[in-house]
Parts: sequence; structure tokens; C-alpha cells
Amino acid sequence: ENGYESWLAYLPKSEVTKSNYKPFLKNIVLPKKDSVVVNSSKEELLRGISSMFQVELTISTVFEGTSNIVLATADDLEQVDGLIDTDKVAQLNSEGYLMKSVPESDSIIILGKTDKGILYGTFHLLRLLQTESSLQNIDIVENPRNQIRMLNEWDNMDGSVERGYSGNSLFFEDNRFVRDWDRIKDYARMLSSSGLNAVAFNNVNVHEVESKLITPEFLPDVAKVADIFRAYGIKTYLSINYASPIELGGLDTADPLDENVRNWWKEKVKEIYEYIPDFGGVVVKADSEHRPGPFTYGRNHADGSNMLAEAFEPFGGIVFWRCFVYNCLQDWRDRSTDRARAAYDHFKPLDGEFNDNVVLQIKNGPMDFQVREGVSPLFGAMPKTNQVLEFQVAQEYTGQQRHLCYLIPQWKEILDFDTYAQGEGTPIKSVVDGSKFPYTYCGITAVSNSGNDENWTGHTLAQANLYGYGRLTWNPELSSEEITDEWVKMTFGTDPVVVKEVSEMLLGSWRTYENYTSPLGVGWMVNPNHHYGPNVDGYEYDRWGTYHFADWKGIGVDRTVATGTGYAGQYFPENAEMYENVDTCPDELLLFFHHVPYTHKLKSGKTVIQHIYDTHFEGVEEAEELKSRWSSLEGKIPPMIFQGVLERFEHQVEHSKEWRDIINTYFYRKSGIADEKNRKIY
Ligand code: BDP
Repeated sequence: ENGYESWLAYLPKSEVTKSNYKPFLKNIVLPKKDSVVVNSSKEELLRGISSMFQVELTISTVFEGTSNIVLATADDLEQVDGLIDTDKVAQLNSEGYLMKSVPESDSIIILGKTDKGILYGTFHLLRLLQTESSLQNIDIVENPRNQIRMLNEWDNMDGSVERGYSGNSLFFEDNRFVRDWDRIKDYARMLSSSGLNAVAFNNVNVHEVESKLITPEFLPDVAKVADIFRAYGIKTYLSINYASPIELGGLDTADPLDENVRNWWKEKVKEIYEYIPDFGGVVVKADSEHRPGPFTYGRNHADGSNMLAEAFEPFGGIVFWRCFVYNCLQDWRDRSTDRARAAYDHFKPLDGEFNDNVVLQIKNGPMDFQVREGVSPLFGAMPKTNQVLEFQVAQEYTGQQRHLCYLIPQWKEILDFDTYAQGEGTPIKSVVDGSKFPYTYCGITAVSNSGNDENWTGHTLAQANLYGYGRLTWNPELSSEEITDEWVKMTFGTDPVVVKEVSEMLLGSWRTYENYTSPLGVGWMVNPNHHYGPNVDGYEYDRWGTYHFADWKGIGVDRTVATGTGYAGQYFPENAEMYENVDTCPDELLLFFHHVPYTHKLKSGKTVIQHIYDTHFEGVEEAEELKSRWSSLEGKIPPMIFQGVLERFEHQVEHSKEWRDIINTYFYRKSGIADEKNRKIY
């Protein structure tokens, strides 16, 4: 038990629990029409139930007698005649399912609109068993809220993973495929069980060798991965190099309006679909951090993406076009161009100009996955353009899977944030799920945190971020507490002490991490390049547009319309006004929007400087508490996992002290203001 089995460990149940569920566990009834997805469902049920209950289920094709788990699609309605409300069947979408218990015959019916629904329903049933929830009186209709529920793997073909903190790539090594298909299958099981349905498995920064993934040299292997994912309801996508017509096609341009370029892409896309008939499409990072793009040819991003979209259109493919476009070569002496403004400035004016199968991919915030930043003002601002929200499950700026930082509470805040795009009650979740605007494609995507470490995510508790991410994409209404409770029970079992301790540790860990790192939304203060560990001025005099402007009088970035960069004005008026005014701007984002003196009083009643001192001392105390709470679970957690996580907490405690001391000392020296509590600041 080293974490490999993840939340699909299917831990053996106690005798009492077994006897409660036994009546339901005898036979599986399979649908008439077999498929790879139905087969995955069957395999998973057999595996889960034999592992938890030591029962080998029999299999039949007709529903008769008692103790059946019935898997059916809408085509098999006669199987469940009279037991299912047909109105409810009509409510299902292509991935939805309903689940109903039939107490008279100790049976459970899982009915999907399609075979995918069966798979998701199967994982739901297994989850109920894993968490020891009741199977009596179940009558559920479940549809995923988001249509696209995706992961972006940032894997390079040399085997490294960009911003990867859990070993090397699951897919590649030495510039070829690893071909450990069993492991990829296990990965597919994990993703599908959490609700995901799409994966792009190479880095958005596409180097020379990855450009070739769309050539016959590698397409057979891409097709093999797609086969594995398909059996778990997951579509395969690739990141592509915008300059492919030059690099692969030998053309002298990649100009999107050039006839030869357009034809080259059309032929290329046709070829991809010969290998993978249900290929999902591509992710494109263009004109961003030195990647090629349409700007080179004086074209805009609608020209650039529409050209690709046309090539994909006949095959039903999608073009995910990233909005992470900003000038990464800005001169720090000219701070008039605020990086936070860039995505909105580039894309907002193009609303309505994108083809139907282009989806803009927008990071949750305008900067780059900081521990805290404002939300991107693009959400809701482009009613005529498909959007997906991009999160980062990989903890690039949040402790790199060496610190515990459970991000579900952060993502909940973002999804619940009211954009006011259609007046009050237009939260981001309602924009990206397509319920407010008539988008053809929309949903959520995220940078993955997994790699080939035995336990997938380096820090075993970081698995909770991957699991929770999937669950939130399926249903953003789930609370952080519900998701956490599921994950802990599925991973470590139902011992109430473990459930309570681990849940509370997870739920408070984002706040703890924020406490000892960069304060009040200002962000950054990390070492350049690798982004690990404190360095207050690491990016301050650099060209990346990421500044805190601390001097002896004050700190923070003035992003107001009145006196600053004007970024606050990109939000809808209600939010723009809230952020513009220092009195209504929430404390936790104060320094993201305002430059204030150290003596500025927060709503909490503390001064900014005292807040910095206090939170940094508290953060270290909380990190120490995490370690001692974990230590108290010795004997209740499998030894290898226990030890591995303990070592990470030991590091976290020491590293949090380094953060505390560097940040506190820096601001003590800058401001000359002593700590009210006279603690030692080095
Ligand atoms: C930043 C990462 C960089 C990525 C970039 C991106 O530091 O490695 O390439 O985002 O999203 O967070 O493209």
C-alpha cells in the first residue's frame, strides 16, 4: 500500500458492513448492447466488489430474481419495465444516468442514456459502497453540469513534465512513448471515476519533437492511448505547435490567411482522423511566452484559431485556444502595461469573431495560478465566444506537492464568484457551464498534478486535489466538505478519527499556505524560474510584469481606474466599484488592487504590517499543527503512505519558517515598524 491504488483502493470492509450490503451483491445484469465502456464498467464492478466484500458476482443478461445490479441504457428500458419513471429518463443527457434501488428485490438499477452514463453510474455506486452510504431508497438523476471536463498534462517527450512534482511522464520517455499501457489504463480509471471526460496529454509548450505527435511516426501510439481513454469515456486531445506548417510541412510561413497553410492543416487534420476517428481536437498556446502564433504575420487570434477550426470542423474536433497571452518582455521601468490587463485587452474586442468550434481557455486569474489573485474579468465578458475555465491542479505556486495545499476551497470560491455579467446571480460556474450564454462548447480544464511516482502525485494527500477537481467539474455545487469526506473515506477508510483529522487538515491547508507566503493577494515573491521558496524581490526588477512595488512607505499594485493601471475597470460595474474603492476592496485582495501604506488599517482592524507579521507566525504554527495531527494517525494509515507524508510535513514546517523569516524580515527592514507583539524577527 504505497498510494498507487489511490481512491480506487476498494479497501476490504468489516464483517458488519459486509452483512449490510450482501443482499445487493450477487449478480450483474448487463445491457444487450456490449461496448468497451460497458466492459470497463463491468470490470470495475467486479474488481471493486470482490476487493471490498470478497464476493465474486455472477453475470447475466436478463433481470430476474433478486440481488441484481442492473446496468442498462435507454435502449434496454423493457428490462426495467415499470420500475423506472420515463420522465426521468427524458431528463438525462448523453453522459447522465439514473440510479434507483428496488427494495422488493434487493436490486439496484443504473440506467444511462448511453453507455457512458453506465460507467459514471457504476463509479457512483462503488463510491456509495466505499463510503458506506445507504443503498436503500436511492432514486437519483445525475447529469454532469459541465460538458467539457478536461485535464491538460504538461508532459514532454523527453520524459520530463513541465511544472511536474511527482516524477516523470506517464506517457513519454527518451522521445518516444513509454507504452506502459496498464498504467495509463489505471490513470484513465482514476480520471473517469472522478468524472473527467477529456485529456490533452502533451505540454502546451510544444517543442520540436512533440510537434511530430501529429505525424505517422507517432500517431499509432497516440491512437493506442486514445483507445485506452475511450474505454473510460475520455476523449484524447493533443497540444500542437502553431508553426507546424513550417516545422513539419516545409512551408515558409504559418500565416493563417495563407492558402497553402490552410490546405496543409486540412490535410493534416484529415490524416489525424484516419488514425483516431473520434479525436477530440487540439490545445494551442500561441503568441505566449515565445511560442509562435498569428501575431508574427500581423493577424489576430480570431484569424489564427478560425483557420485551425475550419480544418477540424468536418470531423467535429475542437480548438482550445489559450488566452494566456501577454508581453513577457516588458521593461520594469515602464510599468504602464499591467500584465493583469493583457488577456482581456487582447480577446474581449474579438467577441463574436470566433468559429463555433473554437473555445477560449482562460486561466482562473489574470496572472498565473497564485495562492490568491482576482478572477479573470474575461468570464462572462464574451457572451458570443465559447469559454473554458483553466485551473492548475499542479501546485506550481502553492507548495509544489511538498507542502499540503488543498485547492478545492479556492476553486469553489472562484466558481461561486459573481461576475454580474447578467446582473446579480451570474457566478463563474454558470458562465462556464453554458447556462447563461448559448455556448456550443464550454466547461472546465486544468493542469494535471500527476506523474510516474508510485503514488501518482508525489504527496499522497495531493491526490485529493486531482479527485476533487474532477468531482467539481461534474458538479460545482458539491461542497468542499462533501468532496473531502468522499476522498478520505475512499482512500483511507471510514475510521471516524482518520476522517475527521485528515478532512480538517485538508480543508484548512490553503489558508495556512497563504498565511506564511505572499500576503493579501499581492502574489509572487517566489524564486524565479522554478517558483519554489521565498524570494520577495525575485521578480521585482525583472521583465515578467509581476511586481509588488514595496518601498519604505508601502506596498501593493495600484490597479484602480482613478490612479492605477485601470485593470479594476475590466470587471462588470458592481465588481469594478468594489475593487476600485479601497474601503470596499476585500482584505485578501487589497494588495492586488491597491498600493497602501504599511499603516493602512484592514477591515480586520489590523494594520497591513501587523497582518503580515501575525499571519506569518500563525502560518508556521499551523504547519506545525499539521505535522503533529498527521503524526497522531500513526498506525491508522498504511505505513509507507504515513512515512512519505510525514517527511513532507517535516519539510513543510522547516520551509514555512524560511518563508516567515524572509518575509517578516524584509518588511520589518523596509518599513522600520516593529511587531506589536515583540516577537523575534531576524
Ligand atoms: C506558467 C508556467 C509555465 C507555463 C505557463 C503556461 O510557469 O511553465 O508554460 O504557465 O500556462 O504557469 O503556458
